[in-house]
Amino acid sequence: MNIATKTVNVVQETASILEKLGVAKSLYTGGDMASYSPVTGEQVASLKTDSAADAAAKIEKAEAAFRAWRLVPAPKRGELVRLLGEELRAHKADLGRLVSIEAGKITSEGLGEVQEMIDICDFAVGLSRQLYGLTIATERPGHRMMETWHPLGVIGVISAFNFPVAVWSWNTALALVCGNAVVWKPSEKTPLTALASQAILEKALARFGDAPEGLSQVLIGDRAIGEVLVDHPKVALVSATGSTRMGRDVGPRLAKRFARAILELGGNNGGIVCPSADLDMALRAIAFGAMGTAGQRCTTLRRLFVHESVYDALVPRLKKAYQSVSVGNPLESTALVGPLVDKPAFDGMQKALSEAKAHGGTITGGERVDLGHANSYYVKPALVEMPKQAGPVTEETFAPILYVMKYSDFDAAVADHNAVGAGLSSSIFTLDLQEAERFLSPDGSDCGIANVNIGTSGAEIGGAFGGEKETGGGRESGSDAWKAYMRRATNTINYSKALPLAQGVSFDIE
Ligand code: UN1
Repeated sequence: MNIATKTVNVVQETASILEKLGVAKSLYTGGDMASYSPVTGEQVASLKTDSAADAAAKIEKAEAAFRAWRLVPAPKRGELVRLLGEELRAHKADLGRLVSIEAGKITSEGLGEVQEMIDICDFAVGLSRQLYGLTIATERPGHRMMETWHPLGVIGVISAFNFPVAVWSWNTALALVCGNAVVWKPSEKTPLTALASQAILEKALARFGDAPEGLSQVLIGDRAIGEVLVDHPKVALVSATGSTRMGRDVGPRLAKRFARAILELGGNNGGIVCPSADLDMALRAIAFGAMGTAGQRCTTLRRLFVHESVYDALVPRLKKAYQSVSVGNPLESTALVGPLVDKPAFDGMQKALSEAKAHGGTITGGERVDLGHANSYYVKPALVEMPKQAGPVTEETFAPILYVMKYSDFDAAVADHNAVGAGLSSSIFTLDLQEAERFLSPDGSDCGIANVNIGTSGAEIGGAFGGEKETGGGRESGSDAWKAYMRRATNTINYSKALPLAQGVSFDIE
């Protein structure tokens, strides 16, 4: 079922949300960078961009703010993030709607993204009283050894279009309680939600009162502005989300100046459906994981290995779900699948499908859905039955394509699962304890996220988020990811009257 209606004026609604959230009109009208809504393909704003000199000035200002902010007690810094959580609650509907307009997400996913921001704020507020260091037993009498965690500096955030605001909040909520300043370069495809998030943070800052000016700033522009952030000596850590190709550029640049990196790069996430799987549950998890967000999550399910004994019970049902899923305008319908972000995304999808066909794939879906807008790209999600893992299956294509393969041997399925460059998220569907535990064991899934009877996408903020291999190795969000945003000092204190040296070394001078 394709759902087409046309009543919402996207251009007007964008302007009215931005105005309501307090974004200055001069930032998004009459500028030199056009921004579009994938929902209708219309231009919705013209943003004023930052020059390289503007970007450097903002970084300098952020560094000055950091010097003051690092001296504010962490629980007090947490109060700012608590207020940010309150403001996000108050503006959830508007920001969620803007996410739908700018990234094309369906309503529940747009709102869900803002909920993720609220959740990380709550997490960070608690964290602001728990930035613990260890006390460590020393080998020397009359000594004490401990660890202290200090604020790090300016944190650069580079985010992608698909989670245009949540990823910023994972970084910013943590960075702020850890005593840092933040400079954010959002995707050129989603600058408006960045301006809106910044305006919401400014409301929290105004209520907080005496935070230093320039604590959080946004850079609007293209790749060249991102490069200023990556190369600037006053940026201590860059947390970058995007393609593996982007990471291959950013990673070495940061390494060259010994800056820290959190890289959240591509995913080519796989799932294994075992003979004992609850197929009803697996069906729903696979459908959301593979078709949700129109296949445009880093955690989207892209490869599925189905045991031969359940293949015929599952795959025809899956195909039916693919044929009947509703594709439509997320602003005006209850469709489950919204648009692709732009034409290159559509072209990339069609290219992958034709390569899959050349490798023996049988395709269900994948065709363009016409909703009457020449410049918007809606597609039917595609399920491709493949004879084996080959060709485009080993690469991430940022579109709703699920490659389905049959397996007979568990070990071979796990080996195939791991035989791709990316290592972000993974799932197994089984009621067999041995299979589940083996998937989670050292020779099981090689990903940063490994799930049992849950799909690959939709992770909660409480866990550390990130992946291995070509996904970049970074961790954001929950657990102890905060440690990447602070510097650790090991302190040894001598309260004795002697000076015993470690390792029994003697060095007696006259
Ligand atoms: C991303 O796609 O960049 O686990 C992040 C998920 C979301 C985050 C995805 N919580 O799907």
